[in-house]
Amino acid sequence: MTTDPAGEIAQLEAEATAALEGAADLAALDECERVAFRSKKSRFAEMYQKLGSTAPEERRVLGRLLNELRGRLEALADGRRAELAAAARIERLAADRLDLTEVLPRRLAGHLHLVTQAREALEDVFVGMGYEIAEGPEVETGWRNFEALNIPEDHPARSPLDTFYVDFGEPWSVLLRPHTSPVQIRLLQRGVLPIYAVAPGRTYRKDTPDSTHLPVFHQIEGLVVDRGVTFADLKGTIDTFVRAVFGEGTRTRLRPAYFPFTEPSAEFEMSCVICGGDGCRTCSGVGWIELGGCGMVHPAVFEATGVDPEEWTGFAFGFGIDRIAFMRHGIADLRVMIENDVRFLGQF
Ligand code: 2U9
Repeated sequence: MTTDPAGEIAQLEAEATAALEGAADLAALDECERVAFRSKKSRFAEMYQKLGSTAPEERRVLGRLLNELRGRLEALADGRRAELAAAARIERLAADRLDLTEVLPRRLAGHLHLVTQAREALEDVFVGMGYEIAEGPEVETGWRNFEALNIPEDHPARSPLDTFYVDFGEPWSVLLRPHTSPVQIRLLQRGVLPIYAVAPGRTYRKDTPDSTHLPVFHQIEGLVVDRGVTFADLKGTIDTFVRAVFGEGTRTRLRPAYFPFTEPSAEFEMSCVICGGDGCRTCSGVGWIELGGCGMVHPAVFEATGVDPEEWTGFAFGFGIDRIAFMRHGIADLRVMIENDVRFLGQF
């Protein structure tokens, strides 16, 4: 040891600290550690060796000083290693980053199908009126589609000529739903009242495609069940959503009709969007366009689903989404909706 071993230890600390703090990367840090205290030829090893020739009392003191310094340098190196590893990770992530935001020419960018656009616009209107959006399976039981809706066994809609039956379970018991009404049956069966809901979705009927029919089409049906609901509420609701969808100037009217699941029942019409009611080709000269059906929920439907018709009343309505989509854009033939010709779809 020199004449000032404590001074030599302090100098080693100053140098090693500066070297460790200044290490620019992990390899440089390893090298600093090696030179300072890890290798057999390190300054530390050198000083330990020298300790052998000092007096026992001094050796004890210097040994303690050296061990404490070693502890401090190791802690410093560990801290610096963590810092450098974090910086290296950030650098690696930045280098690996992939830019997935390639800009496609407008012509190639996709968008929602115009039926989906119409469905979402209708959903927005009903959500704005406080309704929930309800969904259910497209493969359903005959019971939820017919019996629960008070549709008699000999009704033509139940014939396999009109409805797609699925070969599952009891014969004629499972089918592709011909309307979204089974979704509302599920809501009634759940028994959480009151209900303010619309059920939009895909429906199936054995219709040959023509300008006004598709075998796979889309409906939206509404159901309101509360205490003291009246036919006037139904009329007001129809008026409100038709004006929200087609414009404030649009008028609505009801005409008597018959459905097994509602009583009384009506068809609802709106003033022609093209001529405003004067009569034109679109409305066949009458000034009104038929939109869908509606009525007060039949007590038999409440009884089938376990809702007390003495306490609760309700109204329901239904109409086709595809027709709304095509009226919004003045399209004459529903079949273009399913041909998936991008020259047609790309226009909307
Ligand atoms: C429950 C109770 C009553 C839904 C209703 C209509 C009248 C109706 C058609 C219009 C054109 C469907 O797209 S379309 O073919 N719908 O006329 N739908 S009342 O009545 C219900 C539904 C569920 C539990």
